Amino acid sequence: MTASYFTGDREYFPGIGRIQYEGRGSDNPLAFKFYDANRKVGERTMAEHLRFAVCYWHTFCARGADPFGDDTQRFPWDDAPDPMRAAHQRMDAAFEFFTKLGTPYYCFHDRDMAPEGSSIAHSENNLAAMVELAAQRQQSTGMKLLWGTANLFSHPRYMNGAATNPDFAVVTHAAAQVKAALDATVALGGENYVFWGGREGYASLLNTNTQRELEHLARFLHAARDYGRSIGFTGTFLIEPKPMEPCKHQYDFDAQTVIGFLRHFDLDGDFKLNIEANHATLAGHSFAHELQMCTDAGLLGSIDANRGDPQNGWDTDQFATDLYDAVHAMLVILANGGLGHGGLNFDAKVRRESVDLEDIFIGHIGSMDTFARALEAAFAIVDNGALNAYKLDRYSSFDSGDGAAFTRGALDLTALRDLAIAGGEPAHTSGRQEWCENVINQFL
Ligand code: XUL
Ligand code: CO
Repeated sequence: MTASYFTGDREYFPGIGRIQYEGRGSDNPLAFKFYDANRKVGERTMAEHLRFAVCYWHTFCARGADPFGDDTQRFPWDDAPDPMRAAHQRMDAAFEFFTKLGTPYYCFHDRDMAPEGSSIAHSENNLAAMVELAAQRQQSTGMKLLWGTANLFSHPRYMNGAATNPDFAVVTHAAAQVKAALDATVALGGENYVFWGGREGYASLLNTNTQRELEHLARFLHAARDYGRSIGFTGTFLIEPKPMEPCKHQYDFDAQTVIGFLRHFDLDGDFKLNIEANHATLAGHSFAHELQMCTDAGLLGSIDANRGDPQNGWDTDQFATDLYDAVHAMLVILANGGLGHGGLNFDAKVRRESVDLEDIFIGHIGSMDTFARALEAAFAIVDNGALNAYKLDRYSSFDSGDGAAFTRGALDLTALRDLAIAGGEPAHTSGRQEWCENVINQFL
């Protein structure tokens, strides 16, 4: 154990050092086979392209409980006499983990980092104390904050919603929490601030005024935006869509729903989207589809790069290991010009049966290797150019002449009809999907 990896007074992952790149031939489960942080892919290093972030909640707070069974994970940082001491130990463990894994970023909810107190002021003080410690740990390790957020879904007061609660008193408590979480995010130099609306939705229309709830949500987000800007937050606010779970129906259903909401309520100048792979599939979309909708709108903010299970209809939050899916995602990310100030946050947890501390490292290593391979494959596909050239050519009838006049709005419906008569039956043109799919396989 060398001092540079070790920020606290106790080692929580003994026997594990800094994870090294050993290459594809290595059979060391605690080594990268493909992720080589400083390796250049085009103009940027892998680390610069991928901007990995570890999530605080699954990694250090989730202990494997499910609706049918208790905790299975036994974390050494939990053996504390009181909640603040436990929070302190958890933070030491977190920064030891971040540094050993070699990710540049992390993400947290207020309640992951500091326990709720007996009053709002008590909770604010708990968080402020932990933020002070986190700032020191960031300073000594070089770790950075990708985003902060407030947990507005665990406490029973939020059972009917937070910003969309029918009771104004609950909305004020949600505001208190967001204010403190914004203070924390700014104090830690966070590059983004996330809203995930787990309880912002409804179970029955019989007791719900959806119109009022959506207007309240927009009001709340405007107030949060104004406060954030007033304390010097220059980063991006992000909404993370998810169609359901825990609510039956959630307002931030998917990317296109959120994009429409942001534009309708004049929030799209400050807000972008945080796309989670498992939420995309819950909405009946592919991960790449959701990324593409954001890219098209200029609103891709950041990514929770996990995966679901194709047979399960819930949020399993598994580590991403599907190379094909990751290549599709990286193609969109490269077309977007990269992640900007966003990153790839894992938002994944080991299975409740994976109870060794090293399993947490192995899960993260697997995802990092998957995205490193996907980056190289996607970069090579773009570099090869055949797919992009074909896609461009497919729309070439709009590039000049009458097609271009149509896109400029210069042709009315009657003029279009006359062109149909003059042109006769259109050519029978293949979409060549099989060829496109084969091109991808060629680069895996
Ligand atoms: C829940 C989820 C959250 C958000 C942050 O499904 O993804 O962890 O990422 O609140
Ligand atoms: Co998420």
